[in-house]
Amino acid sequence: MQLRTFLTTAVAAAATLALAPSLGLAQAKYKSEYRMSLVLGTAFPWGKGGEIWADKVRERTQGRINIKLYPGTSLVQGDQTREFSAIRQGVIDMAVGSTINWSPQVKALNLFSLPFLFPDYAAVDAVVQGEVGKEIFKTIDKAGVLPLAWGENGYREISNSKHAIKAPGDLKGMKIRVVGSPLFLDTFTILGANPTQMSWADAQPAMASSAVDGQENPIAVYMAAKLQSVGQKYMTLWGYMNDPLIFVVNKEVWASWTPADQAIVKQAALDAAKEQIAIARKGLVEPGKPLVKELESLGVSVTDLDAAQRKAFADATKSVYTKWKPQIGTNLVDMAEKSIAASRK
Ligand code: X2X
Repeated sequence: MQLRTFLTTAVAAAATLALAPSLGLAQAKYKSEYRMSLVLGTAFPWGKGGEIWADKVRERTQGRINIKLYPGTSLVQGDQTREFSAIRQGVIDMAVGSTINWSPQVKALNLFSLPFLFPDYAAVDAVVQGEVGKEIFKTIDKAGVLPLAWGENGYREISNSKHAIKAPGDLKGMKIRVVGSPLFLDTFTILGANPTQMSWADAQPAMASSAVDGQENPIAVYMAAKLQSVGQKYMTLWGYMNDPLIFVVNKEVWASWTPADQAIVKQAALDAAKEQIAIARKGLVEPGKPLVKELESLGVSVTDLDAAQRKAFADATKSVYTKWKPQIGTNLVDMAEKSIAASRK
């Protein structure tokens, strides 16, 4: 090819590219609908976060990016522990997911399930919004999924149908439904309970039929799922772990968007996550914890552990913490411990 012909062709190609947006060519790669996976739907703070994100993206991209919600982890037939792989593979385009459900694929995410690591919300914020949160995002990125923002399912409290739990001995022999990671089996086994792993979809019928005696989830989840109606009469506020959520996008989908749209999706995730965290904490951060009052008004017997009672549970589960620390990454856990200590000064 002669230099001049080459240049003419190159200039023409560049011009076409520059014109592409107005011709609608750039949009050719966009799907008519993007699929967002969620475990819990819009009746829950979790699903609300997904909805807020989707709405902001649709609005700010003038409908170029149109997201449909798939609650109940329906894109992986309700199997929460397969969600992360499905995002990586593109079966799912984006998600707001729990660190617990993704921890089988990303070991570092077990950090949040270490019993009694997070004494309060300030500790949670110091970890996820600080250096540790950044480190974990790098790990998720390396594992093949693009993380954009931290949200929150909440502090997981324990409920059951038998009797009030005030001391580790009260859990003895209780059948407790647990989630995703083997760490949970260790925690509940050491407390003398009989943990059994199942999806959220299977958990509710299991409670209704008394196949299990108890479960652990944030109060907002308990209330929206109406667990009092499946016999969960006793609730203990032990705050043994905080379950963060992560707003993510499949990498190929991300690469198919223009830089301007990528920036919109990211900012929308950050804005939605902030709103989502406020929704998840509503009624728990105000004086008198109105959400706990609401729970009691449903006839639920609530036990709020004092510091000494809580310490008894922390002491009883210390060996699980020690066993899992190196599996999660000693450096990462050290970093988290330091951030938490600094947040308490
Ligand atoms: O299954 C659960 O307990 C839930 C809904 O909280 C999660 O997906 C982690």
